Formats: sequence, structure tokens, C-alpha cells
Amino acid sequence: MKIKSAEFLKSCTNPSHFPGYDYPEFAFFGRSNVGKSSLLNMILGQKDLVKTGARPGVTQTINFFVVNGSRSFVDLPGFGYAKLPMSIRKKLFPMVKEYIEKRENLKLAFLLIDVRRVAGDYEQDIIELLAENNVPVVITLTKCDKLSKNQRVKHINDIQKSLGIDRDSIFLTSSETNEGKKELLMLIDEFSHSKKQSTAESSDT
Ligand SMILES: Nc1nc2c(ncn2[C@@H]2O[C@H](COP(=O)(O)OP(=O)(O)OP(=O)(O)O)[C@@H](O)[C@H]2O)c(=O)[nH]1
Ligand SMILES: [Mg+2]
Repeated sequence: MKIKSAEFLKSCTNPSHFPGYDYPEFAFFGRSNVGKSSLLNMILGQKDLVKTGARPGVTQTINFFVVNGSRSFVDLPGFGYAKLPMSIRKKLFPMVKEYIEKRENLKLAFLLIDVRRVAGDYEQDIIELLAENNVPVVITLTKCDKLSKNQRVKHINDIQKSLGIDRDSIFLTSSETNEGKKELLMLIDEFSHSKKQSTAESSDT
């Protein structure tokens, strides 16, 4: 997929305000400060279309972007960061949960994990919610520029173990070096035409 245009559409906190279009939608999940907004800018080839910041909790609304007039990309707020005030964390989880439950056009979720961390309860909760709603998920490791090639191997192993998944389900990225951009855009292409399994179908298998 080649990015020809990318526009910010709107910020929402309430599902009644979500856009009504049925463009294939791609959403970015992950703890605060993991690099969701930066990865979106990287994929879209923009410097600062999406607001980023060094302090956790920059994104506190669900932000919709229309790409090439035919795809929807969504920047979600992160939570699960101990430094965020409890009042904010309490508000953000139900918002993200509702988003997952309501978006019929959500084709693929990118779950971002800082390559230097391991997966914990936060990631398990998101994976569970996505599975319950039949949304496929790709594990996307961020900030890979921070580690040498050798250091990465150990970290990737640890993340794989903490999630109990195989290496093929993990993608490496860096918003600093554009690593992983081509691969993620290929995935987006592939999933743009996928049909969501109904709950009845998935319980048969
Ligand atoms: N070195 C490096 N820094 C990164 C990368 N991605 C993000 N950062 C930095 O990490 C910080 C957080 O990035 P954001 O993109 O705002 O993170 P976020 O996940 O959107 O955070 P919230 O909106 O608070 O949930 C910023 O200071 C970024 O510059 C990366 O690939 N490499
Ligand atoms: Mg953000």
C-alpha cells in the first residue's frame, strides 16, 4: 500500500461520536509511551500529524485518521502506566474496551510492546478482549533502534515466552529508522479485504 494522503478526522471519547464509515480500520494499542502515535506518523510518512510526547498519557482520546480516502487508522490512548494518575487510567480502559466491542470495521489490531520490556497483564487483557471480539492482532515491537542486533535476540525471546506465541507473529519496528514500515503496510493491504469471523463461526472451530 502506498500512502497518498492522510488526514486527521476527529477525536472521540464516546462511541456515539465514532465515524459511521465502513472503511477497513487499523488500530494501534499499547501502554502509554510505547510509541503508538510515533509509529502511526512513521507508517503514514508524516512528521507530526499525530501528536507524540516524552511524557506518558499524551493521547487521551480515540483519534481517527482517513488514509487514501479509503482506510481508517486509529490512534488509541495507552494506559497501564504506573505514572499515570489513577483517575485517568480508570477512564481509559472502558473507553478502549468499548472501542474494540463496537467497531465492526476493525480489521487488524497492532499491539505495541517496547522491545526492552516483557508483556504483562496489560497486554494479556488487550489480547483477550481482541480475541473475544474476533479481531486479529499483530505483536509489534517498538523502539528497536535502542538495542543492538545481539541484544534484540534475547529480548525477543523473552517477549515470545511471556506471550506464548511464535516468532512469526512478531514484527520489529523503529519510528526513528523506519524499520518495519514496509512489512506493516503489506499487512494492512492484506487485511484490508479480510472478512471478520462471526462469533458463531469462531466457536465452531
Ligand atoms: N528511540 C525511539 N524513540 C521512540 C520511538 N517511538 C517513540 N519514541 C519516543 O517515545 C516517546 C513516546 O512516544 P509516543 O508516540 O507519544 O507514545 P504513545 O504510545 O503514543 O504514548 P501515549 O499517547 O502517552 O499513550 C516519545 O518521546 C517518542 O519520541 C522509536 O521507535 N525509537
Ligand atoms: Mg499517543
